[in-house]
Amino acid sequence: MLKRFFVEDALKAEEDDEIELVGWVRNKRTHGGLIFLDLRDSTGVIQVALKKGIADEESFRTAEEIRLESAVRVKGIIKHDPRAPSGVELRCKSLEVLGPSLDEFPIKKNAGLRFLLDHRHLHIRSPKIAAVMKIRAILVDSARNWLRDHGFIEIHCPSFITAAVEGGATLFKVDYFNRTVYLTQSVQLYQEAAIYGLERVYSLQPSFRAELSRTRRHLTEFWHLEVEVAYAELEDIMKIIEELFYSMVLGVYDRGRKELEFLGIELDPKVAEPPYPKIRYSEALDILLSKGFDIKWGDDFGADEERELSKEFEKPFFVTHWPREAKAFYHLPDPVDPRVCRNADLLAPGGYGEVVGGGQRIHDYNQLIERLRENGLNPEDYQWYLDLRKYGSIPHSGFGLGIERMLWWLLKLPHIRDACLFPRTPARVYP
Ligand code: NSS
Repeated sequence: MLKRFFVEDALKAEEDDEIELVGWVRNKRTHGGLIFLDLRDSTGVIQVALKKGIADEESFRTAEEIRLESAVRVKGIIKHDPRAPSGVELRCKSLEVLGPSLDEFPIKKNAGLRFLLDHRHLHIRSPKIAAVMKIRAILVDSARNWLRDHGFIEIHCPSFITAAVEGGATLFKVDYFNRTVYLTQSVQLYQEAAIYGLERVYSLQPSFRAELSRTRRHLTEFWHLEVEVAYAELEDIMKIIEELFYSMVLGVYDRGRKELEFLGIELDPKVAEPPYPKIRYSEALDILLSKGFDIKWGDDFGADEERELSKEFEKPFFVTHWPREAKAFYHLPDPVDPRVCRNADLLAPGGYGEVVGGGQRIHDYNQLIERLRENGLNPEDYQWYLDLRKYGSIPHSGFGLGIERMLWWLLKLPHIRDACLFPRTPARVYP
């Protein structure tokens, strides 16, 4: 690999070191015969100063005319100068344009939200968005590390499917050679098939939901970390959720310090240290009723309910034992109280809400048929899934974690789309 010197190296260089950088011109100021360029690369921003006499004549003229976001190569000398924004300045000797900006860069200070989203392909050059994406990568990497260290096998499942996982209302239809198929809402059903060969599996891939809800927490395409474990019961899977979740927060805390600091986020990993509070749906309902919500037993919680409920907690917390009518067909009804299922959602505290959904699955053939019918679904559409209950079926549990939801909470982002490079929402599929 080409050995390159990056801005972060330049910021640590010694006085009078002679260095060469490549990057993009983020900003330009002229000041009494001096030209200052802010040079950005993937690691940071450094001030480049051009002064006649130090920079050659042609370089100075180039700097005078240069448009923002042109790609350049700069050679110069490192000077520590408290007046420079990062305390270090590169005194330019020569400046060469590698890729000019053909027009004026369209993104200006104070650009509106809509304009920025329309120009997301250019806006993602901003160091702030880059920092969020680096933390996202660390978050995912930390999850993979934990899962690998605990014996989970990564699998890859299809996204074209023929029957709903999470309810028909949010399925995206696809024309598949003149036949209607759907984009999957979750790869859970395939994972349930995979555990019979692999026992502990996980997938990280997009899920799709035609959710028209215009909330700060819904995307139509999101990255879904899903886990499925043979022989695990509800309590086991909740332990796995806690440990995995904590390891992801710790990973960001340990390896994302520079980015967290840059974003002004004070992350205390103690907020995610297990064990997490566990309340039953019925208790959560009582809290909501006491807060004046118009909600009755059996209703699923919406964004408003989750927000208010989660304000009551300082740590992530589980809401368990949801009414069977509130959740999908595959959840195992509780043998002790069959009005509820052995499932659990993990909600992030402080007004954020659901980040993980999961629980124990039905593993009995007849019970699954019954629950499919109860949900108005046709067992014939689930033949292969029913087959899994015919041959050596065992108790098993799993869950799905929304990567963007977790990042939204962790970084206190204004909107879930800020966790995505190119967000997909009902109103936005471009760029
Ligand atoms: O619907 S879930 O609660 N559960 C499932 O899909 C299970 N089939 C997962 C499993 O057990 N393997 O979704 C799981 C998580 C949820 O907690 C959110 O964090 C995220 O997926 N999620 C979303 N994120 C962003 N936008 C939307 N629309 C969305 N829907 C779910």
